[in-house]
Amino acid sequence: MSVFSRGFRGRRQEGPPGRVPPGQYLVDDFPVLSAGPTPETPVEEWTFTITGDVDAPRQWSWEEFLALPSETITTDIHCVTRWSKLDTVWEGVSVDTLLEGVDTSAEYVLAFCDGGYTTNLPLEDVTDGKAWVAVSYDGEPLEAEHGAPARLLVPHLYLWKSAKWIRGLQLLAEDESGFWEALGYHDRGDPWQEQRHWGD
Ligand SMILES: Nc1nc2c(c(=O)[nH]1)N[C@H]1C(S)=C(S)[C@@H](COP(=O)(O)O)O[C@H]1N2
Ligand SMILES: [Mo]
Repeated sequence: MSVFSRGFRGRRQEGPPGRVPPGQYLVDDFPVLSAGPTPETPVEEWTFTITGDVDAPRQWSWEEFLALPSETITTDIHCVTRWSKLDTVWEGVSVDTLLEGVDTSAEYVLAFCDGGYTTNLPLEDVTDGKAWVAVSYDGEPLEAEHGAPARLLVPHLYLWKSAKWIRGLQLLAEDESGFWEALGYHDRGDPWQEQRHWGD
């Protein structure tokens, strides 16, 4: 028996067939999972940077970032702590837009955040319409605990990859473990393959 509390057990909903990955249950609320305190960077000080293995680093102020073309994304999200939430609605800038014109031979990215959190991803998992930097959830600006002013959204992977309070992407030739990946979470985190921990 586990010595850890399993927390609140709500009524487990099953959801439409094919929508909920193995080992997950549905929630209607939006739980908050943060490894540390909520950073509160004023937008006047906020920037988004593409750095690392690039011809020239790119940087946007908050104002410039909001002027980029954005998209509405309706998607399911899946947390490794086993909750899934269907049809969440976000607005954000596609990572493809941020990488437009960036000349790189990198194959990995490390997302970095206010507060020091990081998460690593193959470049392939954040390009071709698979990832966004979201600034709004459910028609409202992001709430502080959900990542304001901006968070990464990579809905096809477990939600720890969707870095809150994101400040940029470092492009890397070699994969480099992020915060949870160094502590035992799976390097990639595909919920359909239940890639929760090292060795899954
Ligand atoms: N900067 C930062 N981003 C983060 C985290 C964090 O602790 N810090 N937690 C991750 C984890 S483990 C999860 S499950 C999701 C939770 O997002 P939510 O709090 O909006 O539900 O954020 C991810 N992004
Ligand atoms: Mo998580």
